[in-house]
Parts: sequence; structure tokens; C-alpha cells
Amino acid sequence: TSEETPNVDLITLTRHVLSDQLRLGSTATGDLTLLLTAIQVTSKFIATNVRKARLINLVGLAGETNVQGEEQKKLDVLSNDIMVNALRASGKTAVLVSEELDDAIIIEDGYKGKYCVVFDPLDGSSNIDAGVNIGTIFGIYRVRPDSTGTIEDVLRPGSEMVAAGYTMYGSSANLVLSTGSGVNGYTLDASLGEFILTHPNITIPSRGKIYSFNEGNAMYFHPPVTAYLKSIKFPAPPKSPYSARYIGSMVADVHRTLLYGGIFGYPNDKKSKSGKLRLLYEAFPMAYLTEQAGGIATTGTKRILDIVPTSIHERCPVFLGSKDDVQDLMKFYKETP
Ligand code: AFP
Repeated sequence: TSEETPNVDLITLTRHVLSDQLRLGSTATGDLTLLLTAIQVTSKFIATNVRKARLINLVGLAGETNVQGEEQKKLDVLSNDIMVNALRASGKTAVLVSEELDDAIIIEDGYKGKYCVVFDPLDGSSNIDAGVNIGTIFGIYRVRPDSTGTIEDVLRPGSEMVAAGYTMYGSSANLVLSTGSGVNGYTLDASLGEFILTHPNITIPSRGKIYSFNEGNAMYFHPPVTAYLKSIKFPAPPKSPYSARYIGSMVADVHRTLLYGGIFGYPNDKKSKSGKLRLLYEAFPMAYLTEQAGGIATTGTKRILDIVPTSIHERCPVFLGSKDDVQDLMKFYKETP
């Protein structure tokens, strides 16, 4: 209530990242912190626009088709522009890859920095008009030591990312971030305009009770996935069946999985040979966060973060979440013909 004494020692995202670097005795130049500051600003800007969308008539089609042949919503275009402009202007980036753009952007010399950012500026856009949670997903690589910034700098395994995160635009804006030493969640305090540490050291429970798959695709699923789903829906007594939760917005489904545990899956199937989700800016950042939170992220047969991308928009099957749940799924891949 307003009578409560306010917290006079708020931990903002910037303060937290800086103190982490000091604590680790890092020789960091502060460039990553500055890049993360730019990303925070874009998230605040996008959050404001998502909130205002209906009022200022942004909901609807922009009349363009993106690289995946999907109709683009105005908010996608806007969010992409916000991110490209801010990341370029930060002076800390060399290569940008966006879900909305066919080609990578190589930053020109005057603005060039040493980081590469891969991002989906507004993921889950089919949910926009219904007011369901949507989000921005990002992953960050450092350019290779002798590189001036080329596409090869992002065609690297996700394990080489130096940071990854997402911002979820829901009843509040939540930024979840890992710079390689655990996962922390921050909530935007709109009155301060700052992301405040609200979820320190997020750790996925080792087993959950929720599964999150689009079972509308069940007729196309391969046998290991079908058998696994059957095992959690019809367990041998005294075990109880799992609950189903599927929002269809990866950021929201993964956010819940990080906090409550369980398993999120978007398999490859008889129709979608490589699944639906994009390796660079969906699977990698979410796999990075999952592992940093103590969970597992796999294609079913191999660790997602070990995949070496061959093109910037490629797809990959994704299963991630609680260690025990994902291990159960992996057993079905080993044992089911
Ligand atoms: P949209 O941006 O087209 O809504 O796709 C969202 C998404 O890439 C990801 O956020 C979801 O996890 C997944 O697709 C949902 O896909 P289905 O609609 O096929 O279940």
C-alpha cells in the first residue's frame, strides 16, 4: 500500500549486470552493459507500443510479407525498426540478424562494435490482436577475435553466445536475462522506467507437472513424441497425469516453464521436417536460458546449443524444460523405433 516504506535500494538491471561483472573480477570494458542498456530501451519502447497498439491503430497488417512468407503485422515492423536503429546507434554491434529481415545487417565502420545480436523483435505476433502475451527474444555473440563482423560470426553454436534473453509483454514487461552465470528476471517499473530485479537466480524445478505442445499437430508427430505424450497423459498409477498449457507464444510458454517447470516442445514432424522454431533467435536463446536455469534443451537426440547453424533463418526441433522431464522424453527417442 502507499503507506508502506518504499524500497530505497532498488537493484536495476544495469546495476545488477555491472555488479556481476565487478564480482567476477572481469576485465570487461562495459561494452556489453552498454549494449544491454540499448536492448532495455528497445524493450521499453516496444512495451509502450504494444500497450498503445489498439489506441493508435497499429494492430493490423503492414502490407508486407516477411522472409517466412507470413503477413507482417505493423507492430512487428515497428519493433524491428526500433531494434535495428537502437542497436546500430549503440556503437556496440557489428552484425544484426532479425526474424523480419531476409539478410543480416553488417554495421558500417563508423558505428561498428564487437557484438552480434540475433533477435526476433516481436515473437508470437499471431497473438497480438487477442491481447495475449508476446515478446522479444535475443541472443548475443562476440565477434571472433580476427573478424571485422561477418555472417560467419553468427553461424556459430549457441554455446558460444555471451548472453541471451527475452522480454515478455504481458500485464507487465518482464526481461529475463543470462550473461552466462545464471538467469535473472527483471520487471519494468513503469513509473521509474527501469527494469527492477524481481526474480533473482531463476532455477527450473527438476520435475514439473505441465506439458506444453501444440497437440493439433499430433497426427504428424513421430513415434517417440507420441509415445512420450501418452506416457504423461496416461501414467501408471499412482502417478497423476500432467496438465496441458499451450499459449502459442514461445516467450510466454518458456517463461512459464522456467518458473513452474515441466516441458515445452515444438517437434519436427511428418509435415514440418525441421519443426517450426528458428534456431538462431528462438531455439538458441531459449536453450541458453534453460541450461543456465538448470534445465535441458534438446532436439530429442542432441543438445540444441551444440548445433552449428548453416543459415541464419534455419529451423530446429525444440524440447526444453525440467531436467527429469526432458530426460524422460529423450529416453523415448532412444528406445522408440
Ligand atoms: P507467430 O509469431 O506466427 O505467432 O509464431 C509464434 C511462434 O514462432 C512461437 O512463438 C510459438 O511457440 C510457435 O510459433 C507457435 O506455433 P503454432 O501456432 O504452430 O503452435
